[in-house]
Amino acid sequence: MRTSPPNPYLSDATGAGPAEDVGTAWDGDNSGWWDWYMSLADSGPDTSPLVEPEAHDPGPLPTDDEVVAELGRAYPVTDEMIDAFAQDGFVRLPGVLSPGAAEVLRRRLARLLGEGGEGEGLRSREMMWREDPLVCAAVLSPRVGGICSDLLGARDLRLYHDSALCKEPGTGRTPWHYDAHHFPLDSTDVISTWMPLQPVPSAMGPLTFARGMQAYKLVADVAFDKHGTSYDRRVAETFRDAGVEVVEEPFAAGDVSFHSTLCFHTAGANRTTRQRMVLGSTYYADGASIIDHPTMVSGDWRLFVPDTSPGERAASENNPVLAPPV
Ligand SMILES: O=C(O)CCC(=O)C(=O)O
Ligand SMILES: [Fe+2]
Repeated sequence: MRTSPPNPYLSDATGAGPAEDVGTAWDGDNSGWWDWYMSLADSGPDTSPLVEPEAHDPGPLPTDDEVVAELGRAYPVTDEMIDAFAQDGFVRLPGVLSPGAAEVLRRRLARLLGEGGEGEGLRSREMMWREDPLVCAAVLSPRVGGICSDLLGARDLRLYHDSALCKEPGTGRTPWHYDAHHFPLDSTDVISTWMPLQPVPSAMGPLTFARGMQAYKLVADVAFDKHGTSYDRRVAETFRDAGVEVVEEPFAAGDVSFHSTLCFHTAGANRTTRQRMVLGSTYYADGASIIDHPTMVSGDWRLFVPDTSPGERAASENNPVLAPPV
């Protein structure tokens, strides 16, 4: 197993960089958390008309059982993919899902999120795997879990949480961040999947990465700003000044990206007329504990790791170990 650096927040309750007090726990729900968090993005008002995305035909839709079978099969992870993840901090892999399976999951997430969405915003919902067998099969999928295991070089992975990330038409950017700032885990053997459930052209706001597993060090001193957009802006400026490559590429149907908890990322605005529906999930190598001082940036983490106090091992009933692919 590869050894990774400790979570830089292990002994630091102040959040990203010095100065800003985020040391209190978040006392709202996760949807309120996202509203607050998205308000920290440095995107000016965009009044250009929303564009119709290109028509997409996912073909005949598989049954739920066929989707589950597909998600049970191993994905051939190559050494090149493992090396790319280790060096870049992320990798986007084609054909993790069939377009039909993506569409079936998109419809299921839309149903779970409920109607609405006339407004703007990033609508999220977590813990869907506990209520829906299909989402459960996707989130605890041997196929996705096998990829994550190979990329992290860790055998037993536990689920931290699942998350529907539905960016409504007209919603602005997601601020620059790395997930180590969000997850209250004392480990950097933590990986997140970003599984779009329809193609994501540039205009829809694909997940966008700062290339380089070490890029986070360049912005370690940028003070987090819980009230405004200065953190997002200064991270972008620092990467620009340092010549860090920002990888913003469209996702085809079935592409899934995998990013390390140390990988800095953002996402563009959704300037299309269609919801950007994504199933995100986060996994960590078994053995990690909750940090001593989780902050408000960790949102409602007690929902994801119940009955566990700061300092204790994160191994609750909501954090099952993934089964290997057959
Ligand atoms: O979907 C987004 O806009 C952001 C997602 C994200 O930050 C993540 O998956 O870690
Ligand atoms: Fe993230």
